[in-house]
Amino acid sequence: MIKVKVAESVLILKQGDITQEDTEALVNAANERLAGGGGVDGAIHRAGGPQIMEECRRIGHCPTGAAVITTGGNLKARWVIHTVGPIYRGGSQNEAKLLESAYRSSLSLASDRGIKSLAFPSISTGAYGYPLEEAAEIALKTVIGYLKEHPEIKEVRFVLFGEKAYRTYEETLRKLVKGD
Ligand code: AR6
Repeated sequence: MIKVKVAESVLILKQGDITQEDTEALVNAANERLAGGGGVDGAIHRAGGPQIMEECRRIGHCPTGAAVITTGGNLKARWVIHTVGPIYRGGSQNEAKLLESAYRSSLSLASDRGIKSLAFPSISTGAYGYPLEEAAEIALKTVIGYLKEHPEIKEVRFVLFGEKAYRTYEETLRKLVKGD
């Protein structure tokens, strides 16, 4: 685990299963139809129970780069923020801006709802195929930039599934902090 201070807030990187986190909100890497699926989306719905899907059905849709919120069902986290990252199609289809937007939309929804702590997975880097190194840089830069402007968010955790994702985020964070 790594813990760094960013302005008034704390940024944590850890390896693990996001469904076990006790932050106020978890962020889900969903699809536009909010239909559930594999990866982290499947894990969150399994652990949280059917109430989350019921609420997703009522909301119906979330465009790529945007975010919506449901309760957390049986999870420790009270809320789930569902965001949709881009499907990676080579990098020239506005993927970087859309990935940044998925993080910013999630953070700004948290701010609006008074949520002070949240946990992110590595959005778009599984089924959606975003290269891990590039995605890690966008994820960390966006969160760090947001925390500097928004002290109301006290803690952001990245919960990385597996050693490779964890190492990549760790290295990227070290580079970014050095370059500050
Ligand atoms: N905790 C934390 N991270 C996880 C977990 C977990 N329990 N399980 C997987 N990951 P993905 P995407 C990591 O595919 O690329 C779904 O079917 C995983 O190793 O979950 O945004 C949705 O319904 C990877 O690093 O999301 C969409 O259709 C990261 O989470 C689509 O996949 C993201 O991988 C979204 O694709």
